[in-house]
Amino acid sequence: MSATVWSQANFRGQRSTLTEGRHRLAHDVTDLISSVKVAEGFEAKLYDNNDFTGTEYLVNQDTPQLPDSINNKASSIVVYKKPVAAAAEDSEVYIFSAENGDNWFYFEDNTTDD
Ligand SMILES: [Ca+2]
Repeated sequence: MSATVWSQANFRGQRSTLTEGRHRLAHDVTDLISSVKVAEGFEAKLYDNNDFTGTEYLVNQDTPQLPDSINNKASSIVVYKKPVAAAAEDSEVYIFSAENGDNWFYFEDNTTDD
């Protein structure tokens, strides 16, 4: 499971696990989540309203106590894989070199005084 939610702080009380995806919390689950854990590589976004709107809160690490803005208020949750950094270490490396025919290029300085 990609995220786990609890009805009380410090990962206590009723518990439910959520897979990756968009979840609307039914009447028996809404407005009572107080702590959240996310699996390695995942984040969860909590919303006050049940249609993924309203006050939102990003959980990107285990959170034993949600802040007042969202505590006991979450009504929908999106669980997703963390975005991968654009310059990931294993991405392809391009060699910039004049010897390869690459040319320097220049940006115009348009910060002139009027
Ligand atoms: Ca709510």
